[in-house]
Amino acid sequence: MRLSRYFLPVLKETPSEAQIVSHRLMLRAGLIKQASAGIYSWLPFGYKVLRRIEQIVHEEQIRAGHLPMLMPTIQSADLWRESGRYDAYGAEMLRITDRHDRDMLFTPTAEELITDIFRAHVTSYKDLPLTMYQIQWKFRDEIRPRFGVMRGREFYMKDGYNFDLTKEDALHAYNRHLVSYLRTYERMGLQAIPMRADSGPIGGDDTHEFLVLAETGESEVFYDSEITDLRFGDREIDYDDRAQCQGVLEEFTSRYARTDETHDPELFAKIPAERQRVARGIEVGQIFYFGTKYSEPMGAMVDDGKGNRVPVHMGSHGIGVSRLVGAIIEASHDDKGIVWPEGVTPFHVGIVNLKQGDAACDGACEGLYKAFVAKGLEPLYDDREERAGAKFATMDLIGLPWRITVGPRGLGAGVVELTCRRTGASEELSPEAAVARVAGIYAPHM
Ligand code: P5A
Repeated sequence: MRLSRYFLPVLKETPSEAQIVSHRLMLRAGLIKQASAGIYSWLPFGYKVLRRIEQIVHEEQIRAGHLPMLMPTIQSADLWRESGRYDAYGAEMLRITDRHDRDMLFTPTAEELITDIFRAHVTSYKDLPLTMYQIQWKFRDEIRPRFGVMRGREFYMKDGYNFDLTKEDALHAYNRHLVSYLRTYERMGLQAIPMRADSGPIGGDDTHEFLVLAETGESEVFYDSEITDLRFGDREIDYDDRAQCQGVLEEFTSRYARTDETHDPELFAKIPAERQRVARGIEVGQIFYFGTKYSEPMGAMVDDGKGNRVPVHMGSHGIGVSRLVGAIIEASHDDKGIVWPEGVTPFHVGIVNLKQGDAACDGACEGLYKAFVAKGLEPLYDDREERAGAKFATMDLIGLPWRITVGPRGLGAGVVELTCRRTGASEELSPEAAVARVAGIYAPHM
């Protein structure tokens, strides 16, 4: 992409309405624009990040054996009356009446609708286990939408639902989700810690929230500092292997880590004092096992193979896809702007031409551009007639992990400059070597 043809409405002023750094940077770097309270348009640059995050979520869900599907955003109230949640959900649910005076709503989550699909088509244990998921817009009429996309009213969520014959099978689905979430967040350059939480309006007793530690997080958290040393890494996992998934659950949840809703001061006090941590976190996901809470009232029953019709055991599992954009920035920025992790960056590399209109510089930039595209990478070429300082400031603000600077002096010596956004370290190398270096860095992410 050439910056001269892109839509990147960068703001010079710091927007006064934004209280936290990720919100400020998302506005300043032209990722989003508020449409109304808690509702945002995703401009091309922000939309690209959203898509990258969505893609990682899809890949990891499919790897775990879960089936992608898509349900509508507008649902009939009748289904929610069957589960009892139409009244229970309260003011957070956006209620709509259609021209025939039918009660409709904008989905805040989709346990009822997926259970309705299940009961219409599945009658036997032979069709289990089954896990389906979607990535779809949700609406919750939050009393205090704030911090930009972090607590929106309209937001993008991955929501998955498992159907199993027994509690034991459903707990395996729970563990599978826990493992796949650990992989998902690490690919985005995040450490998200599973913490024992409260299930709220979704229901059930077994639930973990995934929290990214950040001072601006909305949740107060209490944990054993040893937990921050854990990494899932690139270990191979067989998602059908119950013992293996259970082992990961025990490894990542055996130490004390709780949100304030479930915090137990007595248990916490048993951790050696130097390891006790009280901090804040951003909730980027939550997994639930709630048994037959929906299947029983809604009649989602299967033949268990022994002549009985039994309600299926279910759980649901969410990832805050749009919130993650803010969470990643909260976890990865400096005073100049965003620093995208390689796994989610909207463009892989920035090309800065220090002397636009100079035949040698223009030619070298075009050559680099084509070489990156040929390697399957997306460069963003700053080809504007701007001062070098302005170009660098824009690149730093928008946070591409790698920048190549092309100027007449370097080209005279046959080199360009490759700069790492995170460390600020630069090195001079030939254009070919620079392309090979950057391609090598991204190879594990392709
Ligand atoms: C699990 C999937 C559920 O709704 N039902 C289907 C379950 N869980 S949840 O914890 O309530 O939401 C899942 C994730 O969505 C994000 N989230 C939000 N993101 C932005 N703005 C909001 N107002 C908002 N509310 C929830 C969180 O990341 C949460 O973990």
